[in-house]
Order: sequence, then structure tokens, then C-alpha cells
Amino acid sequence: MRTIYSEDHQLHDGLLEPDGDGWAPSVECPARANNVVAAILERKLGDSIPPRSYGDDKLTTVHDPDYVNFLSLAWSEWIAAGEKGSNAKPFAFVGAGMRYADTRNIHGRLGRYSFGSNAPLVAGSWQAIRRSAEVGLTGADLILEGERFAFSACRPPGHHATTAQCGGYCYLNNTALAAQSLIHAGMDRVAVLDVDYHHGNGTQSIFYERDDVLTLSLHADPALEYPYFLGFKDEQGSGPGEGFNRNYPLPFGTDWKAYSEPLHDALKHIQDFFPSAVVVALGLDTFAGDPISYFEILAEDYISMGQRIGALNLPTLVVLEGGYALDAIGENTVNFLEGIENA
Ligand code: OKP
Ligand code: ZN
Repeated sequence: MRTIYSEDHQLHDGLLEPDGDGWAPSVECPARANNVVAAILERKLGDSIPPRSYGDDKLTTVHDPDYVNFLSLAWSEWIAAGEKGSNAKPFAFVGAGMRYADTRNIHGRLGRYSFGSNAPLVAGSWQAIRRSAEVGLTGADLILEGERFAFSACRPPGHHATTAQCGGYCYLNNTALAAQSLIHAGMDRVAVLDVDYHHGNGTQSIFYERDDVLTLSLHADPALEYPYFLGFKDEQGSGPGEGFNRNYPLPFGTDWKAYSEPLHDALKHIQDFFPSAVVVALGLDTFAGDPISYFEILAEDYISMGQRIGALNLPTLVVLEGGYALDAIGENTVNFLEGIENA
């Protein structure tokens, strides 16, 4: 299987996230993707190729143009405002009774285009964010050109990003952009299966009213875990999209045995949908050793997980999402990818 990867993710470094009374280094760091790519090389999974370039019109198939514009300009606006911090991040958000007004203040703009304070922008972020989206889009193009599998080694991740808001380490929704690109190229139906530990709220919301993209997500119950405000079982799609979203909220402590039942159910629904391709949002934060998560999936279980998904026998694009156990993310990713290939 081919991997699409850009070194530009290194530019998105030195990120901070809320910690106690202050801010600490974010668990979403360059070593994640570096370790994934090192494991792919070591285990000879296949070639690594750089992403192709795409115009803004491709990004706006999923995101609002004003949001893309904001992401591209936020760092320079932060500097122009005389801010000295290395992380441009919001502190004020649009609450109930307020407007998504067209404020010009950088703090207002950061809040208007964020749903939380854990998606900061540093000097090199935009380049990394854009390239990450292009890594996802190139993966979709490989599938369109007839490859059975492709792996988009995206960083930063994307599944929390909505049409016009960043959050949860995500800015552009790489997975949604890839799925939309498959549809745009003429596929009638595409399934997106999100196996990250956290609910893929951005991906769900982007396709919520559509019947051409079936979205399914297995994740820690949002009643207990981030992103808290979406990912419940009763969210099944709306309008023409009614019945085309499925959530599997799972308890803390979920191990492979408990995980494989809802996975089986999700795969059955994918089969009944007869998609032309599957996009897997692959988070390795379901791992027992993940520092911010509470599932109990083991390294060898990722082989089984990959095999189950590979047994769908459909063209499959895998897009990297979360996973924060730095010394295990590489092995777990390659286990999953080899499982898919050897189903
Ligand atoms: C992004 B992805 C750590 C709290 C972490 C945010 C999690 C974002 C996950 N102190 N909360 O879905 O892996
Ligand atoms: Zn996650």
C-alpha cells in the first residue's frame, strides 16, 4: 500500500493545550507522524509519495471560504495585532444569544472560527494544515485512479473540524475532503468509518443531511468524553440524510472483544449501503497505552481490526487521525494497514 506524506507537518510544532492553571505542550506533536512514517519504512509497507497540490476551490468543497481565508491569515493577523504569544488561540466564543458576527478583531475571529481552545495556530500552521488536507485529497485521487488501498499520513488530524470551525487539534477535515472528492469525481456512494477514540463530530456534521455519504463512528461515549456535545446514539442524520449517520458510543474500558461487536454492526451497514469506496478515519488513540484515552485495544488487535475492514473488499482510503502513545503509534498503524491488505 502506498503512503502519502508531507514533511511540512513539522512546521506545526510547539503547540500548547490547556493544562491545570496554564498551558502545557500539546500531545498532538510532530513525533506522531514521524513515528508512523518511520514504522512504515521499517516494515516495508510500500512507497511514500508527496501530496499533489490543490486549489482553494477544493478546500471549499467542504469548508466555508471565509473560514479557509481565516486559517490562512490568522497568524499574520495575530502578529499585526502586536500579540507576542507563540500560539494564536481563542478565549472568547460565540455563546447562546450572540451572533457569528463579522468581527475584525483577531481574538474575535479566533473565537468565531473555533469551538474550543485546543486548536492553536503557530507561525507554520497554515502550511502544515493545507498540506495535510492535500495528503488526504491525494489519497482520494489514488483510489480514483484504481488503487485498492492508500494511506494518507495526515497531520494535523481533521475529523473534529466542521465547515467553519477548528477544534480538538483539527483545522481542515482531511477525511471529509477526501470523501467529498470521491463523490465529486462521480462515485454514487461513499462510506466514512471513524474508528478514532473520539467522536468525529466534524465529519458527521458535514455530511449529516446527505444520503450519498454514510458516516459511522465508534467512540468513547460523549456523555463522558470529548467532544462532549455530539456523537450520541440518537443522531441518525436529518432530511435526505435520515438514516445515513450511525454512532456507537462505547464505555471506558472497551477492549477488542467488546469493540468487535459494534464494529461488526457498522460493517454490516456499510455492506448494505453498497458504497463504491470506504474512507477510514484511523485514530490509534483506542490503544490501551494511549495517554489521554480509556479504551483497551492492544497492538495485535489492530491487525484484526484492519482485517475486518479489509474483508469488505472495497477500495479503501485510510486517513490518519489521532493517537498519542508516541512509542506505539507506528506499530499500531502498520498493524492496521497490514491487516487491511491481508484480509
Ligand atoms: C483529537 B482526536 C488532554 C485532553 C484532550 C482533546 C482531545 C482531542 C482529540 N489533556 N482533549 O480525535 O484524537
Ligand atoms: Zn481521537
